[in-house]
Amino acid sequence: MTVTDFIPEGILDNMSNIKIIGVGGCGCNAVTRLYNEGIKDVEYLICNTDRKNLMASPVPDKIQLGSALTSGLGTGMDPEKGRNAALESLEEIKKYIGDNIKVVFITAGMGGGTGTGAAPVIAKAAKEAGLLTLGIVTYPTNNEGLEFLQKAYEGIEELSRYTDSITIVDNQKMYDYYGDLTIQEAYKKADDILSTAVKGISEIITSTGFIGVDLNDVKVVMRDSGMALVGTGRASGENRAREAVEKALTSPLLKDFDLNTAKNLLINIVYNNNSSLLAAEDTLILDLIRESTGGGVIKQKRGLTVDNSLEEGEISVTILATGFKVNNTPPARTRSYSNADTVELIDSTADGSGTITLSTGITGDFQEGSIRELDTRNIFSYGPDCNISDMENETALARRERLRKEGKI
Ligand SMILES: Nc1nc2c(ncn2[C@@H]2O[C@H](COP(=O)(O)OP(=O)(O)OP(=O)(O)O)[C@@H](O)[C@H]2O)c(=O)[nH]1
Ligand SMILES: [Mg+2]
Repeated sequence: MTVTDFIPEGILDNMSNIKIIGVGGCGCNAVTRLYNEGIKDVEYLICNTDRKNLMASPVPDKIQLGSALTSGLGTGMDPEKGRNAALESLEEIKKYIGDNIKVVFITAGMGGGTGTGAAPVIAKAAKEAGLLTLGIVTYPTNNEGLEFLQKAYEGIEELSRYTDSITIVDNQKMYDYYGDLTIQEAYKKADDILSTAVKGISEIITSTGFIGVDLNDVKVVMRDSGMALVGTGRASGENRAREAVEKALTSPLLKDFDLNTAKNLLINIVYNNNSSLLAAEDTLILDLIRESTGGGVIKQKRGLTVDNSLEEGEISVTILATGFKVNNTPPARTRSYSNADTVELIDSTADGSGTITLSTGITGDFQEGSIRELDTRNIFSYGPDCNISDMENETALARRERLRKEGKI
């Protein structure tokens, strides 16, 4: 009898099937943090043009992108250079995503040069190798400037062509939400979301449960699924089922989105074997999630997993929702522009030549307008009556409360 005889079927298949790749400064930081936290059974790779940044990380697998092109420096915020740097290093990248790897996470900060330009090249290589390719990216804060936002937008558009799903972490939301924190602390919150998202998804894949959710389920839910959102909540005590669901639904990635439009849900419930989940709790969790998603979900699967690293009495609920239309899921925001901010944005979705000019010829001190970002049909469409995304009109929890008050649930 060998050691592997003790390992339940399926676990070996899952080992190190997942690679988490950080691209550019932000991506490398995020992956370094995940590496230091040590998620089980995943492999890490960092890629950057910036040699100093690479060398500072303890992650052993690193690729210096485009050493001939950038000589170990950054790209100076030039995505085209980032792209060419990745192309220069493509063969090396391919070596790292070969063999046993089945799922690749690509994480990067959008808006700079390396992450924005190189991440889509790496994603393309992964997708062409047949891997489930998941992007998790940050979106810049307003004060990084419109040009930066535009580059980030284009990077996300490009990346979405080569990924099965993209999760967007909006740094601005962290700024707004944690306004009292220092910049570093607010960034750290965004990083926490990045790592929660990666952890949530990869643990669903690697954990084998009593009722398991496995790689195939994740593939079904995430393959070509547009935008993915994930939230995790932990709780213990008498009301742990309700509290864990509510924490998951109000976790930063999920809280602003109306889950009503999600098509697919994966739910993973984890508990400690010494304080097993009650059937009534299982039912309550699924009922609460159903109330919050409004019945539009087509595919849903729930896994039950034992993990004795949870405290006794504690449970954790992870909700992974996909199938939002990217059109409907911008991290939209309203911003004000003064006349000084006249900016030309190329509407690349029209015929490649449309130009939207903000604030041209407008006299007066200030013009208010809202911009719908990441709308694939209407990039940066602009107008005072332009609606913010429908998604943000009512959050899942708010809708549940409303329906409850109206006696509908
Ligand atoms: N949340 C978070 N965002 C970050 C972090 N580092 C950078 N960013 C954001 O990520 C975006 C891209 O920045 P970088 O990752 O530094 O850029 P890069 O990809 O290295 O590109 P170049 O240096 O221009 O070649 C910017 O919007 C930053 O604000 C980080 O550690 N955490
Ligand atoms: Mg950099």
